[in-house]
Amino acid sequence: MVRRLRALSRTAAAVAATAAAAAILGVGHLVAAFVDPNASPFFVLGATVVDRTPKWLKDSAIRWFGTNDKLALAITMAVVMVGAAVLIGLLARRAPWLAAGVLGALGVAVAGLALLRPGAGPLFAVPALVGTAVGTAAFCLLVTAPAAHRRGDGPTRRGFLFAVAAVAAGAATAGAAGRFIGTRLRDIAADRAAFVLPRVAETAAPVLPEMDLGLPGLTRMVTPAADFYRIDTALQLPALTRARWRLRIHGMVRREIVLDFDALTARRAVESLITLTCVSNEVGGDLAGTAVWTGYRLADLLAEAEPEPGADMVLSRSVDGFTAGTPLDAILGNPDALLAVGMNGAPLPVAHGYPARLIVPGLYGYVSATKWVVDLELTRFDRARAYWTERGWAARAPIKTASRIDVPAAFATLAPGPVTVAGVAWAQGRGIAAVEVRVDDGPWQQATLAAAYSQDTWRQWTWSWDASPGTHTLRVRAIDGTGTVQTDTRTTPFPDGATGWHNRVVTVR
Ligand SMILES: Nc1nc2c(c(=O)[nH]1)N[C@H]1C(S)=C(S)[C@@H](COP(=O)(O)O)O[C@H]1N2
Ligand SMILES: [Mo]
Repeated sequence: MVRRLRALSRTAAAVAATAAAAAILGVGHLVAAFVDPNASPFFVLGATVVDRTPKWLKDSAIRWFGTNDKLALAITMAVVMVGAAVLIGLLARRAPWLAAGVLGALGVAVAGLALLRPGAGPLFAVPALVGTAVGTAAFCLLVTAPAAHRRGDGPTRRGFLFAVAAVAAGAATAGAAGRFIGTRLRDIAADRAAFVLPRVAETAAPVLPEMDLGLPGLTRMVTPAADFYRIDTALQLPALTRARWRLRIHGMVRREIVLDFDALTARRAVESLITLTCVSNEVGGDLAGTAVWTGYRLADLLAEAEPEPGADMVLSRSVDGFTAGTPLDAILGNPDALLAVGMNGAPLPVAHGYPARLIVPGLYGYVSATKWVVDLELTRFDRARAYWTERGWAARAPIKTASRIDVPAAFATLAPGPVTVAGVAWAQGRGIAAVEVRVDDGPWQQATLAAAYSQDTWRQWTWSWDASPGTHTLRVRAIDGTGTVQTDTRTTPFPDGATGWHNRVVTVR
């Protein structure tokens, strides 16, 4: 073992360590593109050096290098790092594990420095840590690989060079990818920040105090964008600028339409308050949210394209290839079906579809709410299948009646006496006519409904309970606007939405 490791050539050792250091920086840079560009190990080191450089040295650096001072800094850092890597490589000839330990410790130190950067959160350490894990592992493999320990030009030697080249190329690719992604994400943030929402011709009716009771723990009528659930298939958020956005309306239409963002925002903007719900929401779950959506009426847009008779589906497609199949009449029959560009008075957050998405009241998101939408194809349910329908989910998916207990919290311990039980219920398209609550196996009792905003939004309810000592189960059910009582049959979300009554167990003592 010892003899073999001594045979590691100086050059091989130095090259392996340099490639490993490059891997730490490259992989770290890639990870930072997702976390925060300022958390890239190379930037962290550079910024730390800049911050700690004495003023006189900084001034002379600027004098010597002028506007190339950043380049000079980068080159200096690169030279220092390669120097350190060569030393670590040489150490590896005698003590490979110690050398790997030193490399790892330096990487962890960079993670520590990242946490000291202004505005750093705990995630700032992640890029350097991931980079260090990958780089140190690559280093261990390289310096202990038998191929590294023979001299000459045999196949093993070529194998080592190949491995080093692979690590270096991987590091460079990761770094470049990180740079590309980071730039694109910054661009999209700037594009969004520069977008001033259009003036709205028809504003949404206000949410009145009698609709939003403001009880502690009770779901608010309007969900802040930051708290809004997010569901999509995007591993990486699409970065679609307004300038590159186009919407094509085609298929079974008389007039094909292609719209750019300026043409869209020249149209008449409206607002509506809509509760969006995910089909994957479990009974009592929180994959539902209500926002004020600003956008343009889909019915008007489609009418301009003149759908052919026989078309019954709008197959919408996002820039990243997700598709949803929406019944055409759900759009034509509802003035609140929107091509939305705004959420709660601000441009759509990138995660919620910037620059444009669909919102269609009454249908689960997977058949209606395409984010980053770029294409609407008029077609037929017997011809086309959308993303989740191909995977077994229902082609048609109206939102099922649901009710939820928000307070008291699950397994709360309460004092005997009056307790406010409260929550929300929704049955988009039908509205909520009543909510009933039951304690254990007692009779169903009428909850008090807050004022309704519309059929397409959730509705708050409260019920006063005179709690007696013991462990109790509270149950809730809703009755929709057609008089149909929410079913107690428990089903899973697959294939068209969960059903069943929500309950909460509490202890009174
Ligand atoms: N492009 C795209 N749009 C999408 C999805 C998706 O995976 N990709 N998921 C849909 C689903 S399943 C739901 S429930 C809603 C969720 O929207 P939100 O993330 O803004 O809450 O978006 C819909 N739109
Ligand atoms: Mo969903």
